[in-house]
Amino acid sequence: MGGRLLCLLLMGTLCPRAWADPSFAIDYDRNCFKKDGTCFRYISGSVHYFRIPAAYWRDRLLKMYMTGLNAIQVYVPWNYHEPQPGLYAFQGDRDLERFLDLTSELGLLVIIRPGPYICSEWDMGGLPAWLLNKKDIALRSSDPDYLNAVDSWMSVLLPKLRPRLYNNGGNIISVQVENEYGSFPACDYDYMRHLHKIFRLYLGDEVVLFTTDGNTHNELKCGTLQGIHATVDFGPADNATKSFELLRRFQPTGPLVNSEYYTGWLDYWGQNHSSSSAQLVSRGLQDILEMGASVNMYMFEGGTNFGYWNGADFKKKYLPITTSYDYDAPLTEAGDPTEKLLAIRAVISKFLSVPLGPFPPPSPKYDYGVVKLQKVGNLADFLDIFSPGCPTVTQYPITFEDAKQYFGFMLYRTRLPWDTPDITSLTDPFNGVHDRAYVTIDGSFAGVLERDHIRTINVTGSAGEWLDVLVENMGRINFGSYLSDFKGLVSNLTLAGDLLKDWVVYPLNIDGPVAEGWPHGGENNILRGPKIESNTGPTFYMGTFQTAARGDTFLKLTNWRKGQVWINGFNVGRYWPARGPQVTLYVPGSILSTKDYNNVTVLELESAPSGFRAFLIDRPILNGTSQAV
Ligand code: NDJ
Repeated sequence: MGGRLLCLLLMGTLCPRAWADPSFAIDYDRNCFKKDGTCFRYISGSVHYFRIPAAYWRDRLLKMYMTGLNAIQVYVPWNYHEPQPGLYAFQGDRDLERFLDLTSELGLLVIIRPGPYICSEWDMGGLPAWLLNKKDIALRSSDPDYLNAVDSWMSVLLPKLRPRLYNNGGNIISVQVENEYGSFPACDYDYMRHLHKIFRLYLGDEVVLFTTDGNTHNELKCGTLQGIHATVDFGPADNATKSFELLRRFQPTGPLVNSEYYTGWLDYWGQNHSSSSAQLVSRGLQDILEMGASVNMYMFEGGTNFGYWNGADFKKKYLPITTSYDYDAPLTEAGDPTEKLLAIRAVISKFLSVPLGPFPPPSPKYDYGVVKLQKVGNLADFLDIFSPGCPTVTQYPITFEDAKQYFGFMLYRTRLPWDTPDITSLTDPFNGVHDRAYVTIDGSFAGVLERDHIRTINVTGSAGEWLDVLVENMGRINFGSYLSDFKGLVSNLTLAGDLLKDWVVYPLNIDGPVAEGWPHGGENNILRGPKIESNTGPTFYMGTFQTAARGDTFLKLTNWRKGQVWINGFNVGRYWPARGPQVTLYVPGSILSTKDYNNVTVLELESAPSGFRAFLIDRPILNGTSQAV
């Protein structure tokens, strides 16, 4: 008979009240966590609700439970929940509380990471781009403007977590403060102290707060703070003993924790697909568990950067992250178990009792065949739909942030100032195309400019012709010094060395009309004034398919170049098979219909192949050839 039940039977007369109250704390004498009075360690996995359709949250969590994990670790991306200052989004796929309810129903503990910065290959590391409305804001520092915004977000988020803390009867056992702050050059202890104070204010003095940092002296020096439990991040290729020894210099007692044990790694467009062996990952896990440490596997299920949510790194040049965040994790992007999962489960079973019963099998995947697309028209022919307000007339280009449009695409339009019958250079002298620009002259596609790669193209035309520069934001930098990553034309372009001036700038809301059904159905379903018959330059295509079964599938746009795809109005993400390594896009079955036609909308930015065909196949291709420019 459990102690609690015995206490109830004895009407509480003989039992100290502490017995009945759940408690989670750190035992500095026994170097472990103390859960309800006994030594405890967690074996956890990272999962991001914001990278998985809500319809599949339970499925993924159940599979994590069935692997034998006793906890999950999850970030909360601020920019996903506060898209405009003071405007909050917590519904549908953003329903954090529903996700947390599911973890609790499945008997999983939660390690939560509210940031405010999360890194995570997520746009701007989770910081809202509207923070850049103050151009010189010092992010992740004690800049009062930054702190004010952080404080007001935390005053909304943290009260939602408080009743869910373990000590308050919930399943959240610990809360991270910031994220790998020691990797950020500012090293501003006042900022960390401020966050510490705010977290204590809203969450109380009892909750276990922690920091986590890379396994180097300098990272731990700037990332740890007196009064907050320090943990470390390292992968299978690192020496666990050495990493924990280093951690001990900053955290002399208490439980050892690896907060990010890497099961795989991320992918960049134009580089090889990352993978790591099941054997290496499971062996490294065993080493950590044999040392008595707690561990979180990053990622356990990676998921997808739907829409425009991917981030980017900066290593000498700008490196955007792919749409897939499969991460070569134990559960695939589509939530299926892998050989790596089974190897990990076998290791866990040596230390904890793993739930009995067969592991849930992979979900069925469908080959729906060919989707025949038709041309809808050039993007520039639909400005009345995507940009119904007044465009901004400006001498020099403004940024996305100036226009308060933070994601997607904006169109910059000017007139050719003189005749250029001979080939003339259109140049980005200051590397200010953030991040990729599709240039047309009077509707004819003239080429692409790309940040850090393609700084000049040759054009011809006559004075007065429209020069259109459609700029794509390919994702804000999420790691390192360059987090203030403004988008659009952030500096001037030149034509034969002269600054181009007198722009008309159109912010574009493509997602709104597409979510409402455009261009399918109704009178919009017509080819609008195709002045140019070629299939080059930013152009929309549409098609439909039917299915009797509803399940996951993978969209393959063979010989298409680069663009964005929506299915039934849901932004499935960016495709770029011409660059690789990702060739197919994950299409979750949850967005498909078995009753109606399924609408496919493609915005191809460069050129479509003849035949305009797309394919829905039954397996992902994430390791196609990568084509660096
Ligand atoms: O905490 C970071 C996590 O959110 C640590 N990582 C992870 C990589 O998946 C993820 O961003 C690092 N990212 S160190 C930076 C990579 C830059 C080369």
